[in-house]
Amino acid sequence: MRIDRVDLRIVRLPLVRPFRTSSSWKDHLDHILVRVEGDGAEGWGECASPSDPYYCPETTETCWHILKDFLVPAVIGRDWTTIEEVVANYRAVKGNRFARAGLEMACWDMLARSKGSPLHAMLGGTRGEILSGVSLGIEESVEALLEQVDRYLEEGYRRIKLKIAPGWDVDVVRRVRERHPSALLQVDANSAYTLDDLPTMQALDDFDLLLIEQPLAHDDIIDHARLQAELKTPVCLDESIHSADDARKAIELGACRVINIKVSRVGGLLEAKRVHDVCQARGIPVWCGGMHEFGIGRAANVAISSLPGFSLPGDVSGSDKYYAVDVVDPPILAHRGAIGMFDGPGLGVAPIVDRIEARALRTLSLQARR
Ligand code: OSB
Ligand code: MG
Repeated sequence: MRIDRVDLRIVRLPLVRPFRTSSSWKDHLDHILVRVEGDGAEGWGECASPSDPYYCPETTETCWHILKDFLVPAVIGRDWTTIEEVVANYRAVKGNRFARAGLEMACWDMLARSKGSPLHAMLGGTRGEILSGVSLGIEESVEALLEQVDRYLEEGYRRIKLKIAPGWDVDVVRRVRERHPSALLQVDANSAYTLDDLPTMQALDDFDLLLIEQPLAHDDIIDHARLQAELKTPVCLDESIHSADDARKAIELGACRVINIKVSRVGGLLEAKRVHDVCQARGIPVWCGGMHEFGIGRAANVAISSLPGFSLPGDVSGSDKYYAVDVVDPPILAHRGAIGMFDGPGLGVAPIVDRIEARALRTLSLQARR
């Protein structure tokens, strides 16, 4: 394969409901869509970086810079046959994993489309459908949150994740648990606590939660190991895990008993699969996290979730939870809390190019020198 041209576009979609976490508030998302073309084939990827550095150090603008000035120039015009080969062209780039994931996804799509093979099959997936949960943000009131919880359980979503933060934790979780005694329930702190909050974490231990996600610092695994030793609820790491090696070290230290795999946080589908493999070999269950992906990134999340170790419902919800209109056809929807694999070639969904162009805030085309 050879990539002769790359189109980058920052595309804005409004959220149907604003989303608040311990670290940020959003009512729209700006994601970079990456289109690669060459050898008569094309592929699409999505860079799902937040626009602010409150979840991780990257932003939409850092991704744009890294893609434009380093990643795209490293791959354009070069011959490759495997994903390992194409990403080896930019192995000198440190960090910047959201940026890498966007380009890598487009390469997977291009390769899978050119072989006429669905992405989930190329990744080694074994599930025909995935179980879907929802991630619910911090609301104005507990009543407003309970309304959301009721609604998504009624729609058939298989588990509920509640965002927590100091002042929005034990009492909120208690109310949800009292109302839904047998629902699969978990919480995500987005690194809002420290070891001084051990009493709060121990109070959460009483609610039969599936897991507590990233309670401590975004770059920590040491204190998480100390916390896990004090809790019966599994600690799940999100922000702290950027690679399969990070996952191995966190597991060896006892910093977590579950890992949230986000394709973008680990730099792409190849590394996501490696994290999965490390976890599977050590008996650590994984689930697919999300970054409010548009349809392209969401289709990749559906595909990676078909690997056997993804044994817990993920944050891959139907796109209607987030967006009134999406950028792909067909739209990705959950039915009774399940999403089926797309069996067309590549990501298996078609980008709606005129809608993407209409919503693009910025566009850049890069071409191979001839
Ligand atoms: O921590 O998992 C997170 C959204 C943006 C940034 C970080 C997180 C989230 C979510 C929502 O929890 C995931 C989704 O529904 O896509
Ligand atoms: Mg999280």
